[in-house]
Amino acid sequence: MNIQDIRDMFPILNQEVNGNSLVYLDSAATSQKPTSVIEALDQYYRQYNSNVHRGVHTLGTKATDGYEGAREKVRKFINARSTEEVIFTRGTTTALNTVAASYGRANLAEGDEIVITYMEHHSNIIPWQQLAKATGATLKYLPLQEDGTISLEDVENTITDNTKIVSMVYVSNVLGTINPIKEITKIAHKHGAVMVVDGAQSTPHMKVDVQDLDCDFYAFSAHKMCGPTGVGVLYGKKHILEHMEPVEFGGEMIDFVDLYESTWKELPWKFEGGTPIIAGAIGFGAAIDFLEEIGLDKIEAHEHTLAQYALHRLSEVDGCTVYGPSKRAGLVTFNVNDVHPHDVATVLDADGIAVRAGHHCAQPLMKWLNVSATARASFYIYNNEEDVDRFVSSLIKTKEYFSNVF
Ligand code: 7TS
Repeated sequence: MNIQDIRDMFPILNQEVNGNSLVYLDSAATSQKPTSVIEALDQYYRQYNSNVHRGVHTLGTKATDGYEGAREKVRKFINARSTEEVIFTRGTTTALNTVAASYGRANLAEGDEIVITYMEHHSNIIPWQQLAKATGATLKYLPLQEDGTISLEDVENTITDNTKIVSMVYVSNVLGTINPIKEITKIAHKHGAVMVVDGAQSTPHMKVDVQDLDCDFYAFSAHKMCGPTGVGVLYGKKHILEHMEPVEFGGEMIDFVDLYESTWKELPWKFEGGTPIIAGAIGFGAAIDFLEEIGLDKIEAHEHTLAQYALHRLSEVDGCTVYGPSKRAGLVTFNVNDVHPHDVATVLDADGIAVRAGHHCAQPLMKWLNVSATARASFYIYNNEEDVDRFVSSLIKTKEYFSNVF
């Protein structure tokens, strides 16, 4: 399969935006969806839409098989030991909030520490801030080095025997930094802390093996990996999940309900209160089939090449500052002279090029970078060098336009 074959599988790419063929460079916000995923959703709603786990009727059984089959696809995709360790959530945000609200509230107290980094997305900051406020625990930040990476020496110096939770991105949505999760997990475990990984930007782009990483929790979203919105996963080690209380109560998650007491279903269903995300999970399963057919190694290599090409091309643009290390995932976050990133994104949009501008839900990181906002181009399997060329040409035009205006 070459890139053109892959592009042809994404119907949305075949359109003009503002009179120019679309160049979609905002996959870190959400990826586009291939025909196979759109068809899986369409088929579910047209042919076997039904609730799961309850009816014995044929459609109900088919929907249950589709939903639970998707769980097995996720299990295999991240190499979890068992489907009991794969909980469907609304996305990364809900998964991280579940860990903070359930594990965190039960296990942290005054004097304990939570360690995160300056490069976190808001959804991996605020749940821990709230947890710290509720329990009296202290929230600590691992420093970043000048190039936006983390040094293991700093990790050793920051995590202590009082640390109960260490949480961080595998891949930064702003800097593209790829954190040494396996090594950091070892250090966290040495001090008796659990390791929580925000995998929103890693899982779509590289092979992830939760057993090899040995992390205790791992969160990610389907919509950034060719799947539908509204569904994601919380992976957790079984022996930890078993001792955690659900955070949502109601239908589907109960075993027995009495007037004043109730008991919960076994894993993973005790964490899936209410009618689950049936269509979403089935679409997610189709997305995993699609990514596996292409191959995660191939996806990672392709994006690496594109990111390096983009870095090279941007280095030719006078006044362009790119943030983050050179060894990075498939995205480039940048600013151009004094042009506001929203102006950059607006002019690029007029040329049919979609990039993101703003704080990227990482305001503490913006503060660390000493900027109020940046622009970002992020790549996926359907992007090619021509996309990068169009992006850079449009950027040069933007820069020249604004230098004439001011
Ligand atoms: N963590 C990281 C590292 C992310 O990049 C995002 C979304 C999330 C968590 C939250 O994921 P959600 O699916 O629960 O919303 N990141 C972005 C972004 O970079 N631009 O838009 C959304």
